[in-house]
Amino acid sequence: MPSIDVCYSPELLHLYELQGKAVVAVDILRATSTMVTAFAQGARDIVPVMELEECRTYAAKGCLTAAERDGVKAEGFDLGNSPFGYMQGQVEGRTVAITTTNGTRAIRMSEAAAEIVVGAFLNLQAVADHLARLQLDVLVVCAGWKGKFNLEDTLFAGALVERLQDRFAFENDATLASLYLYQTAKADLLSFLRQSSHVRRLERLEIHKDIGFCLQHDLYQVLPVWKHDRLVDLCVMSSECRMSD
Ligand code: 3SL
Repeated sequence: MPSIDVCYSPELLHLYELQGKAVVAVDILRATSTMVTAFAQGARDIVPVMELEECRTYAAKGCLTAAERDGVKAEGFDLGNSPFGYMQGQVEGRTVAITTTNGTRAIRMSEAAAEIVVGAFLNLQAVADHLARLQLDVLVVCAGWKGKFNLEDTLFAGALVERLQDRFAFENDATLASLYLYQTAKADLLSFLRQSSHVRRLERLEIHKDIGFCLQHDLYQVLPVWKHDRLVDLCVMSSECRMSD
C-alpha cells in the first residue's frame, strides 16, 4: 500500500525524499485555489515562477503575468492572486505566468518529485482520485507563510488524508495531526480559521470573499499537473477525470 505524508513548510523539504513520489503542492489562501480556478476558467497552462523579475519576462512571450507579494497585487502585472480576478474570460486559452509569496515557491521547490499535482479544496476529489490511480507514495507540501506553519494548508492535507485513508498508509504524526485537525474543523472551516494569521492578514487588506470561496470543496473537476516546465490541466489533456465521474 502506498503511503501519505505531510510536510508543513517548504523549508522542511530537506527532511523528505521526493524522488519517485507524488507531491501535492497546496496554498489554500490563495495561490493554488487561484490556479485551479484559472484552469476551470479555461487557462491553457500556468508557469509558476519564484521571482517577480522572472515573471515579468513572460509578458514579452505573449503570456499573461500575475504577481502577488504579502497579499497585494504587484504593480505592473496583468493579474493578482484573487480567484475572482480570473473569472471574466481573460485567461481563456492563455498561458499565465504567476509568482506569489509562498505558493509558487512550494511548487518549484518540489521539482525533484516524480509528479507534482496542485491541490485545493476546490479540486479535492479530482486530486484524491488521481493519487489513488497513481499508486505512488504521496507527500503533501504545504506552502505555509514565509517558511512557517499555517492552518489552512494543514486542513487541506487532513481533508486529503481523510479521503485516502483506506487506500494509503500513514504512521507519522504530521499526517495524523492534519487529519485530526480537519475532523475537528470540517463542520465549519470558515469559523475555525477566523483567528488564523493569514485570514486576519487578508481581512486587514479588505479581502473577504476570497476566503469563503477558497474553502469550498469539489467545485471544479480540474487537475493541474507539472509537465516539463509548466502546469497543465490533466482533465483537459487526457480522459482521466471523465473515468472517475
Ligand atoms: O503566499 C502566497 O503564495 C499567496 O497565496 C498569498 S495571498 O493569499 O495572495 O496573500
